[in-house]
Amino acid sequence: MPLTSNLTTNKHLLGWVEEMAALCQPDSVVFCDGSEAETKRLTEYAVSKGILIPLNQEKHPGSYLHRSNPNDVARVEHLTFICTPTKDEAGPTNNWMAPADAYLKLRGLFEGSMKGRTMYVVPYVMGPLGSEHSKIGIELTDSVYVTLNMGIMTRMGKPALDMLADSNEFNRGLHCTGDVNPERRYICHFPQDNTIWSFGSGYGGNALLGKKCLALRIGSYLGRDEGWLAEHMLILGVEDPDGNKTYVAAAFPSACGKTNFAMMIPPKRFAGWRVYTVGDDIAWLRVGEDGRLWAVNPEAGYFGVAPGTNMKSNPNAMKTIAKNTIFTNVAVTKNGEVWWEGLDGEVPEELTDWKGQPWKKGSTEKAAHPNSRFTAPAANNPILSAHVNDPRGVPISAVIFGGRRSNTIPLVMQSFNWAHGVYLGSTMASETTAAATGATGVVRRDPMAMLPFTGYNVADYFAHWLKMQKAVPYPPKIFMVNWFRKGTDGKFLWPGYGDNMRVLKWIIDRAHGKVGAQETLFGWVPKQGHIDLSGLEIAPEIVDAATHIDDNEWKIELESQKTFFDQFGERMPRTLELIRQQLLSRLS
Ligand code: OXD
Ligand code: MN
Repeated sequence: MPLTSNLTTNKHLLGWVEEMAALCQPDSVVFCDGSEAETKRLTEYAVSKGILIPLNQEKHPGSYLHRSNPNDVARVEHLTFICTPTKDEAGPTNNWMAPADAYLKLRGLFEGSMKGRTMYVVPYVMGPLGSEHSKIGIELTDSVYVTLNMGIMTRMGKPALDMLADSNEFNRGLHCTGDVNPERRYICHFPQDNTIWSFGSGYGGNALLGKKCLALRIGSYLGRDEGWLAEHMLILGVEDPDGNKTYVAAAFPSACGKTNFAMMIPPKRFAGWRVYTVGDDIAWLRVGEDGRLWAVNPEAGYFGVAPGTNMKSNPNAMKTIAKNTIFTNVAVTKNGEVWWEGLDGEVPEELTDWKGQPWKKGSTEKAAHPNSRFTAPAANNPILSAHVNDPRGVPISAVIFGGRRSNTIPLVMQSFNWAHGVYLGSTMASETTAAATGATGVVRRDPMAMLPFTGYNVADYFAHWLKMQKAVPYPPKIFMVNWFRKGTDGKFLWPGYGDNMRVLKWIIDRAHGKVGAQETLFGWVPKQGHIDLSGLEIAPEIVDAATHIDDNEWKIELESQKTFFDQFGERMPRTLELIRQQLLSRLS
């Protein structure tokens, strides 16, 4: 008998679900409607199976803990593939598999993989409901944890099916947790088919297919073809005391403080200033009818890094995760409260660690995994922008690129023009973090913070960025920041967090042509006195060190950029290499 559902009559959808169910052979197929009653039912089921552990419901209403398999705690870049028809289309920075080989290999893994399990059909929308720019995805998954997370992170359920109606235009995502064996773990993208197959991991970035897989990898590919940009950027709005609002989008690599920046509280000196969050991780940027670049956050929740989140680093995040939140791989107190390294207050004497083992204060092991996470609804955010559901998004006045660099890159710098801004983004580098498996603290090039998320050849992605200049009559100004520069004592020079507002103010004033700057070889930097330091205890020499440009460091930097560019061969846009050469010759 053909598959039916009381939620949809879409033949393309039903036919595909039937085909995938025949492959995976689940015991049952459940279409998700995204209702509260469904969330309750699935949560109760997850609790009964030990997949979710109820937290202290007085302290954490509606919130649960999930412990993943200890071998499955981060994105697996070495097991993530872009399966375009040719290897060149994926480029040298992506792992590539021929589509036919990938389908064959994964078919073998998916075959019978859901026996004894339920296949959840999770319809979702990335972007505001009803917007012509939003994208619809259907994720088939055997994981109730993934289903519940998708319910927080996306506009999930019946509204997505209603929006899809009878159309065949939706992303086809197939996910199975399998036996969580890293030897049988593959995250494969087929951008030309608008398809994602993910096997063997239950971790966020590998398994919540709307996020990195659709909104960034497939999104960037669609963006190139359709003339827009899918970027690893937060979006925030700043309102000055006169009520003027300015929106900026900022790209930082994973676990470099995007969520903190997006939810920032300005320091006391900025009385009357307000910051609003539009998004904390992903921005879809399109040219508006007015010729400006407009940004939409395709997500509906935050999948943030828990360690280091506290009332100083991010009070708004602490409020956002106060209820209806799923915590993954954090530690828990005897009283059923969550705990992680860097949380406010005393370190408890005893905890249960992220693996469920007893933990004692002073232990050399971390109690929470460094990449432990919270999944929280954006609606909980006290400073959520009123425009998050606006189909047009918000107009962007400044784009900011930032990496985690102990040296070389100054606190802030403005590009001379669009092409130079693209050059700054394309040469971004950062010290690696726990968000992906592998060594942490190693400097690697991470252009536009998109290295792990570009669904096609990065050289073509640079060309697309350069081409966008012609499409945007009133482009945003482009900046580079580095909150992470260290002094000779190994300590951070800039206090960061809320004080980043001081740098942001200069950026906004520059975007509106309201403040001057000093020209250097590498870009415009603030003159002494431009960054408002009132109320901040910081010696002027320290600020000088944070903003200093060291010719020797830059020589090394420019040479290492060449190695990065060279790997793209003939495909690399000449413009960017010419800018690099020009800087080098002026430096010499
Ligand atoms: C994320 C990441 O989870 O970038 O946002 O890894
Ligand atoms: Mn991210």
